[in-house]
Amino acid sequence: MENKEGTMERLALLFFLFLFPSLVTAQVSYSIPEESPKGSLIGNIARDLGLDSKRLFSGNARIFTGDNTDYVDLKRERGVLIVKDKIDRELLCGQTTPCALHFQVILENPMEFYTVAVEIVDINDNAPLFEKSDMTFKISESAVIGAKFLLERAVDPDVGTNGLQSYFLSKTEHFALKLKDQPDGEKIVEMVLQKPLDREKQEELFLVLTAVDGGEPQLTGTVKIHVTVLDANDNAPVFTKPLYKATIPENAAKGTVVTRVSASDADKGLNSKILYSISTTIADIRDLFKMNESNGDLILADSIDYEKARYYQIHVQASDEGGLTDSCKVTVDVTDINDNKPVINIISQINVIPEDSKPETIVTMVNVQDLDSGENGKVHCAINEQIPFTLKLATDGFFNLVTESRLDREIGSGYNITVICSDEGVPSLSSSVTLTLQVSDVNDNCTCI
Ligand SMILES: *[C@@H]1O[C@H](CO)[C@@H](O)[C@H](O)[C@H]1NC(C)=O
Ligand SMILES: [Ca+2]
Ligand SMILES: [Ca+2]
Repeated sequence: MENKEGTMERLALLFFLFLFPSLVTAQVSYSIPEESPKGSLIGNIARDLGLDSKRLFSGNARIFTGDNTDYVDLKRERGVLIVKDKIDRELLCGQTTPCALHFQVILENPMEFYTVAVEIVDINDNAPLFEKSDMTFKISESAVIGAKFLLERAVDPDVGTNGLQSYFLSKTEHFALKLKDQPDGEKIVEMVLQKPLDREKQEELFLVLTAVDGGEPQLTGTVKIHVTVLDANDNAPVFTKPLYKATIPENAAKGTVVTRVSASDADKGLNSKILYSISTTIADIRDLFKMNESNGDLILADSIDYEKARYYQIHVQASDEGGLTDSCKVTVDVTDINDNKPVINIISQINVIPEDSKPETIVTMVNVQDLDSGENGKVHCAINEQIPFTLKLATDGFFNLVTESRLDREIGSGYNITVICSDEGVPSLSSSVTLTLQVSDVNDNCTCI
């Protein structure tokens, strides 16, 4: 019914306009703020059109809007236009400015026709609004200065100064806000890296982007920016010490942990996983020592011999999965164990000695060696007692077995001489040899010449 009446009125209006164009005699305009409450005065139409209340009644004055929006009411007794329904400028006009209601006031008997424009003035009833409440960025700490990160834009449905004016970023030394004006009047909002990120110093940044409008009072909208700094494997493993010193006895069993090296890595995740390895290329060392790649244990893999090598120098490497490395040195001192008996060598020997040999006649030359070191290798030799021989040290490791006095075959025709050599190790190790010596007869009782 409403629609049909509306259509009829519109047709009637067109008819009048066509027949009596001169009837459009006056135009009035008013302006009210949007959101004015119901009943708010828009304007005194009777006064402004020079009509009185009686005429409005007799002419059955009414408003013709042409569409079904019904924001304005005409009060004939007071001759005023009032707000019939609250007007939301944003709903009515969106971003279009100026925003106005256009309608006609129509009277009959005689027919009169007035055009009225009511400008709807924007009020700052909308704060800038971000669609999301937070933005997240995962930024590698290797991001270069000048790297740009696009931020979300806010929307403020108000217009003019009540609309969005600018943005501010919370205080940070790492980022600067950059606004780029677009041809459509919008702004591209970016944050630009100013200072390199360092995950080891700061893993996360919490920033706030604030959008402001220019209304009175000013309204703001905010969005949280959460920056996670990603590891760039910029930290190599670092050994806790550049040099590790270890000491092991030469009789240490295979599998003995010589020492444990340790490196740390300030990175996170895979980039902090450290693998240890021996980087020395000397094959010998690679056979003797193994590295537990996961815990840094340097393990003895074969038997060692102080007498062969007393000292090892092993280069160890720690590498993370990102390929960064550090190296350290392990020195291994092998300590001697008294594991070698003195070895007695007969260098020269006579088996028969004439009984008239002078004292101090050398019977046997003996060399003694002990492969151990220190006390373990210090050797003393002795011979069995009550025989007319003595053992004299000639030079280091060399002994001469000499006669002590003239021999007398009649006292002893032969001797078994046992040479015992003992080292000073604890416990002591010793060796012995037994020499057999015949005393030959010399005709010392003979009177003949
Ligand atoms: C290395 O050490 C880890 C942890 O102690 C252990 O589980 C693993 O068996 C060791 N690997 C070797 C080869 O000894
Ligand atoms: Ca606003
Ligand atoms: Ca508004």
